[in-house]
Amino acid sequence: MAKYMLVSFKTCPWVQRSASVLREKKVEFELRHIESDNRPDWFLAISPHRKVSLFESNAINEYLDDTIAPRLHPEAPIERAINRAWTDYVPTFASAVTATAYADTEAEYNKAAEGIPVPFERLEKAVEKQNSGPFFNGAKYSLVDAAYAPFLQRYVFLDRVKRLGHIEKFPRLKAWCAAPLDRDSTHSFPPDEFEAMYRSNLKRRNKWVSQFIEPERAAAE
Ligand SMILES: N[C@@H](CCC(=O)N[C@@H](CS)C(=O)NCC(=O)O)C(=O)O
Repeated sequence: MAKYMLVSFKTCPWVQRSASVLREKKVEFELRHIESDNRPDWFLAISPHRKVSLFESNAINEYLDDTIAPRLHPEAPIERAINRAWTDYVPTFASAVTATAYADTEAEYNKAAEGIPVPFERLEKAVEKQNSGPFFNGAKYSLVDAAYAPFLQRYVFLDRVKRLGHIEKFPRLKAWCAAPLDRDSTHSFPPDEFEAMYRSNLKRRNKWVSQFIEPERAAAE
């Protein structure tokens, strides 16, 4: 039995970032999937094996980086602090990017879409200040890459459902987006299969944008 187990819904972006870190560290782990509307008792009991159970993907990633080599955080304390500050920005970034997926009306969708350039601009400037790519800190992959990759991926998915057309205006962000998405550690499923799963969920949620998902591209789960 693997020492580490991540419990997640199949398309959860938060657990995806911890799975990426475990793969970067080449640690064996079990990724156990549960259904959001049918949560097993052992999960509700939180710690069925009476082992340490951690929640919050950021806390999990910090713990993994503290305990398993190679270190993904930068060595210099100031760089580490800057990285943590940008990881703290992930929830703001994430909700701006995914708000279009939760909009009930066209007006709400448009408002959400108009909000996306704000965090994109912030990240564009941050990436410019940090490095010359391909990753957030430059040549070395870090926890910041792991933290943002699932949400950059969600943007790409949503842009393919209905064209948003924002990332092209932020060349450094666009280049950064490509790097972790090209990396095996980012993916818990084959990328095409995963995108079909995401689209299928989005279709099922029946939000305003769901109408733009053609039935033939929705995966059977
Ligand atoms: N801040 C949390 C966010 C986790 C989160 O929101 N996960 C979603 C699934 S992707 C969830 O559990 N939502 C609440 C629920 O469905 O009960 C983390 O980083 O782990």
